[in-house]
Amino acid sequence: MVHHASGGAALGRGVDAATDTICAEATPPGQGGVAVVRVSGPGALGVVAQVTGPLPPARRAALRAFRSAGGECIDQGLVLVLPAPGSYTGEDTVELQGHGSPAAVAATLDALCAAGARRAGPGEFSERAFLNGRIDLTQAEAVAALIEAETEGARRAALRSLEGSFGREVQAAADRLVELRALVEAFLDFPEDEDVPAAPPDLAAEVAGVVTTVREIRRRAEAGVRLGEGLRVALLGPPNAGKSSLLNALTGQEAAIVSATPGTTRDVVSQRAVIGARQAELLDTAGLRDAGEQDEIEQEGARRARASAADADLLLVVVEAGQEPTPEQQSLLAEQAPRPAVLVRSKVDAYGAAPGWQARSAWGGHVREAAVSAVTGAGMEALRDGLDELAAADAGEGAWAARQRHLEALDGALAELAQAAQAAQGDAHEELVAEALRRAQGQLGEITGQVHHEALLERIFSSFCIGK
Ligand SMILES: Nc1nc2c(ncn2[C@@H]2O[C@H](COP(=O)(O)OP(=O)(O)OP(=O)(O)O)[C@@H](O)[C@H]2O)c(=O)[nH]1
Ligand SMILES: [Mg+2]
Repeated sequence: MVHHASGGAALGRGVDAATDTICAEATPPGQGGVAVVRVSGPGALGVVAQVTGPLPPARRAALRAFRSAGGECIDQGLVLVLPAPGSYTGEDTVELQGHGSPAAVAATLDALCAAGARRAGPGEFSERAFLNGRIDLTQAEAVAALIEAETEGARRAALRSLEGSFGREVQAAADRLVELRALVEAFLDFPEDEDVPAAPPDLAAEVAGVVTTVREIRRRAEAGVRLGEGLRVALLGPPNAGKSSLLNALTGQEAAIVSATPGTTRDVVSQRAVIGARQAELLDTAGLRDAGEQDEIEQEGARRARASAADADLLLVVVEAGQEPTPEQQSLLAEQAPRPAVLVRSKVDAYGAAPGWQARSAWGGHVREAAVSAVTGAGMEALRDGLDELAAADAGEGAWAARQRHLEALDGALAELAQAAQAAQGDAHEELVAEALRRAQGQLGEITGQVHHEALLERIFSSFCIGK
């Protein structure tokens, strides 16, 4: 079943939003200074009053004892009433700030349930905020993204989506499609009507305009998805070039084994780090050399190394300072375009070479060069700064916190728009154009939640924390 958000009433999980009051701990489980228990629903005020006695005026905190159904004092803390519609959920909400004690929280939740509330499922407060029209789906998902944000970049993207610009731009594109459909349909229904233009508007051009808009939305959403997933940085190069030493120096951890024996690293060693306000995964790989020189295990390692390079966001090709990249390394660098790559000349201490960072390289416009020593640390600071910059550029301008499902819907909309454009160009079958526009609009509507169904909401909100 498909609901339209403005219709409002139906809620997933077979629960009626109009009568039901939910409660949950909003702070993480465990011991802490304070634990916040949140109660929301039409019965919230009555339920909490049974536990705390008379409630303070709206938006004014007051100290109260919390009591069990039997009247025993279980905790004491602040009570804050946020009446509908000015709360996160849009319903009457009460927050209880008690002691951060798992036992006190459990007893408070029991008391609230005895008074008529039920325990909330994951994301249920946000789901209600969505169903009550307080936020659209992109904003609800941005709340989860903000909670998950581990870096500055992810935090900024989450806030950008939370503030609503992602949803608004998707909505504007969907609205434009509604207008176009109305024009096409008016032409179909009343071709002789005076108010209707004699010929349909230049549909192909109009559709192309929407395609441009949706592509730009997709670019920003994809940048956000990448932010959430973290940056994949792969280190490749000949055996013994110093790849593992570089991984350890960049992450400050002795994650990979370093030895003078060529062919030390075989599996891909992965280590997390923050690069340029982004969460990154650094992948140290087996050295690449002619298959003839390698044993079976090393060959498999080399295969995995090349696979890591193929889907890396950022490639570091490591060669000793005295050497030039081999033809294979040159083609690895070339294949990386337009994604950035860095040719790292290692062991400058051993070669008496100058450390440094160069924005230009003979090996391609997307290639930078660094000269470093993992042993003395020479050039490492410049390399880190250079990587920070590349990572920041890769995140794209104005990234929105977004999910894979948004990209799928945007791709779906683009596919429908391509059909609409094709139909509009040919011997204009206006019905086909209108139909494709309608489907494109449906895809965009799933992003904001203007068009939604229970399975979609279930999928989205079940990944949220309890109490959010
Ligand atoms: N002088 C000097 N030696 C280094 C430097 N970096 C690495 N080495 C040495 O070079 C040798 C190989 O280093 P690794 O980091 O294991 O090289 P690798 O590229 O991971 O080698 P494989 O895993 O075998 O492909 C070790 O003996 C390191 O101590 C450096 O910056 N300066
Ligand atoms: Mg190694």
